[in-house]
Amino acid sequence: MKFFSFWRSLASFRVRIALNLKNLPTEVVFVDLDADAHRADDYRRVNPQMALPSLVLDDGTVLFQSLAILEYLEETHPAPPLLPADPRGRARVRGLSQMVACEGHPLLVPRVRRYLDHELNLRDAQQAAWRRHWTVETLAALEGHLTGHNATGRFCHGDAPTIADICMVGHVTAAINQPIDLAIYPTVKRIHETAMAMPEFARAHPSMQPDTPEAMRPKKA
Ligand SMILES: N[C@@H](CCC(=O)N[C@@H](CS)C(=O)NCC(=O)O)C(=O)O
Repeated sequence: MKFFSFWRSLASFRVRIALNLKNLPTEVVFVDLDADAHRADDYRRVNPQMALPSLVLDDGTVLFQSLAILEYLEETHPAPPLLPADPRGRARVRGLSQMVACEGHPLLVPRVRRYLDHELNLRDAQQAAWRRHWTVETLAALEGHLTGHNATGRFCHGDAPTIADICMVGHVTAAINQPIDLAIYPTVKRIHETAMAMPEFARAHPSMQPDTPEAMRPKKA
């Protein structure tokens, strides 16, 4: 499989985690969002939406949209499971995932930021306020659903990672980068720390990719 990815892309981060958990090797093609490589013909031919990630199967089938890719990986490589066995649990995990992937994250992506900047002429402080507002809304929604719920365990749903954790860690990464203090979201913070302690999550982090700029890598002691 060929995986089109960018180090900073949170949607790519999701798929990287699932590929690691399911131990699926891919050839990675780096598409530099900062250089607008996703808008060039080469990538537009792969994914006319001009968004990352895309996963191209060995027969040439192109998969796009991270949640659809995660569901495909789950259906074709069920171990370890990233969705609970029961329909109610699956609905809860999908709901938590969609809060991030369908509501919080889309408001933070480069094409939206570009529109705020170029078309609405919002300056840095206003753009930062926009990002903060939508990031905090999603953090609060996640915390509200997770805290005190009897299905919440070490992870968002039970004691093993699911697609909900995969989505949540990306959102928390965006929050940490702004920076937003996680102290008032204790359940989100605890689960994020638990998940990021797993090598499959840690290796997928934006700061650890081959295309991560040196300045964005963890500082050596
Ligand atoms: N809902 C999509 C989001 C895709 C998306 O917007 N990806 C970002 C990077 S995280 C991107 O490529 N953005 C390009 C742009 O906004 O111009 C998914 O989950 O795959």
